[in-house]
Amino acid sequence: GSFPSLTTLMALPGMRDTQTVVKWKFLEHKGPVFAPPYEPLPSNVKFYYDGKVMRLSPEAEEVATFFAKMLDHEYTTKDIFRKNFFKDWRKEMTAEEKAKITDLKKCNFSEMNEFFKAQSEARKAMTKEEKQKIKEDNERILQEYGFCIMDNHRERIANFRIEPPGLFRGRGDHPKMGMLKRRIRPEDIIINCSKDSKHPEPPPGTRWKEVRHDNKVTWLVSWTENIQGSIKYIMLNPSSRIKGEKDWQKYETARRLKKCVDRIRNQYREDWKSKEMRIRQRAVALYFIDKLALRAGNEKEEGETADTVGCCSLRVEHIKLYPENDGQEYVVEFDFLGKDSIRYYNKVPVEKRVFKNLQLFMENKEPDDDLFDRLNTSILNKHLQELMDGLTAKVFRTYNASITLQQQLKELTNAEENIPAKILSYNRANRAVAILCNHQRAPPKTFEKSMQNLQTKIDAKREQLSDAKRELKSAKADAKVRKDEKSKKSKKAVQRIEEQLMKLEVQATDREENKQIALGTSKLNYLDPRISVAWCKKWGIPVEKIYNKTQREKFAWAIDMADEDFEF
Ligand SMILES: *[C@@H]1O[C@H](CO)[C@@H](O)[C@H](O)[C@H]1NC(C)=O
Ligand SMILES: *[C@@H]1O[C@H](CO)[C@@H](O)[C@H](O)[C@H]1NC(C)=O
Ligand SMILES: *[C@@H]1O[C@H](CO)[C@@H](O)[C@H](O)[C@H]1NC(C)=O
Ligand SMILES: *[C@@H]1O[C@H](CO)[C@@H](O)[C@H](O)[C@H]1NC(C)=O
Ligand SMILES: CC(=O)N[C@H]1CO[C@H](CO)[C@@H](O)[C@@H]1O
Repeated sequence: GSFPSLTTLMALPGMRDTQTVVKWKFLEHKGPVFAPPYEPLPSNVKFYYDGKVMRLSPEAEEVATFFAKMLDHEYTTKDIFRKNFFKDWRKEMTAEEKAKITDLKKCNFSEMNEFFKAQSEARKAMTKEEKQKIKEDNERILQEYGFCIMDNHRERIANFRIEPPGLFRGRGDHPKMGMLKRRIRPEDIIINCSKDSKHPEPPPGTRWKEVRHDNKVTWLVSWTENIQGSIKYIMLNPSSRIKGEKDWQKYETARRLKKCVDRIRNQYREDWKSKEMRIRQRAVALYFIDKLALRAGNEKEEGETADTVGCCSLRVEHIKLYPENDGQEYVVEFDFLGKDSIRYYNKVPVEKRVFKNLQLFMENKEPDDDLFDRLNTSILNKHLQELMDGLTAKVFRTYNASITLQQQLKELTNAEENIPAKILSYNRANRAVAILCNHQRAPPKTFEKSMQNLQTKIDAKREQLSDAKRELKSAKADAKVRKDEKSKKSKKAVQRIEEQLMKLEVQATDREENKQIALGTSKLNYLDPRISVAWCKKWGIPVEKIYNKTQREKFAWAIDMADEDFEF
């Protein structure tokens, strides 16, 4: 198949972004979401000038609230900030206010500040229902404004909300700090969409600055901000097409490797016998990359301080050879610092020819000599290119990780089990891959504590269960007349608690097994998401159980397209 949304001449990574590239044929969207309008303060919240209450005009009051909100922040003590703020604030004042308010030091914003603090406390103390309502409102807005149609695809928009007005902060001691970042109005907005689309409507009583139809750019909305005069854009989410396309290509390359890996393996086996040392070395290195998912090695200088190596830069001191070890023949022990200074330690039996070759490579060498002295990363990469278009050491990792996940999922998933148990199986399959890719981590600092908390919950649940069982027993023994109703209810309660207990126990097992393994890297970078999505579909498991929100965005392309029968 092909990537689902490759329907237009979208500029792909590496392609020059020139004006002649058509980026879309059809673009429809709803325009931006503006910041909510200013709500004047309640009349009991007062502003004082020179010790006396002063009522501000709504325009001046709004800008004053920006400062009041920041009162506890160091910014408001800085001279540049105060000077810039005061200058811009005065521009919003009526003539009368301007005449009266001449010194920022005489302004007392403390009641305003208290008011906003109380508001923020109230937000924190909201009930579950109130929070849920806000969440639902946001979701509704997201569904309405957060997507556009670009050609035949619904794409997520990155930043469809326009930032509310406020005071500019900038980094460090920015000379413009404290200036008023104006409210963006529809009259500031340029809309970009296709002529034949339903144009976004400006809010009632307003109009857009301009509506244009430029299909050589990918922004949907733009305006010029007032502080630096730079143009701001609303664009597609990076999780959309361009990124998805790249991701998809990566896994397609790995799938191509699956088709020719037997040929490549036969070839390097032959090469172990080559008369040329450089070819033997290359073939043994390739065997390591294939079998152990090692990285190729120093593509970039990793920095002089960190002495990290990859396959091509292994030194004699990084391996030990055992003709026999623990009942196995031809064992190689690896011990070195890999990428990000993560220790790679592994003891693996290898084929006899590989072992003999390694002995040969190590002959008459010092511990800090290169194991593969006739090989470097560029030679290896060039060879990989010749074996298959687009092949790199990383493709082997992606291939092995994805196929291992697929096999493990097949092996570990038990049709009879419930959803939490199936998810445990998924995580176990994911862990098998992480171990293969050497994605270790130090146990989190909070590990013991969180395990204890979980154990406490489990103990409490067990107790609850035996109570419920006792109740069920007595209900059964109870008066015959009411028996049915009551024991049915008790039975249900027992079942529910049993399920909850099971869920907690699965969680504990999962957490314990995951103590020293980082699943995220392989999940995000090496596992074809179509495998996971297909597994979810097959077993009726919501994708949300496997991927969190960010991950679902990244893998939207796979979630949209994968079917139950997908084979990596
Ligand atoms: C500001 O006003 C409040 C009353 O709202 C008062 O308690 C406080 O002392 C005033 N601060 C200054 C610096 O005058
Ligand atoms: C993946 O790597 C493992 C571990 O080194 C290896 O045993 C296995 O043969 C590889 N699987 C495939 C299909 O390449
Ligand atoms: C790798 O080795 C080849 C052949 O010996 C040499 O031409 C090339 O410069 C080397 N590349 C690096 C990056 O060391
Ligand atoms: C999703 O998981 C990743 C780890 O893979 C984590 O870094 C990220 O913060 C999580 N995002 C959300 C929204 O939970
Ligand atoms: C104001 C604005 O957004 N201008 C941009 C419009 O799009 C063209 C490219 O089509 C840019 O060059 C402008 O800067």
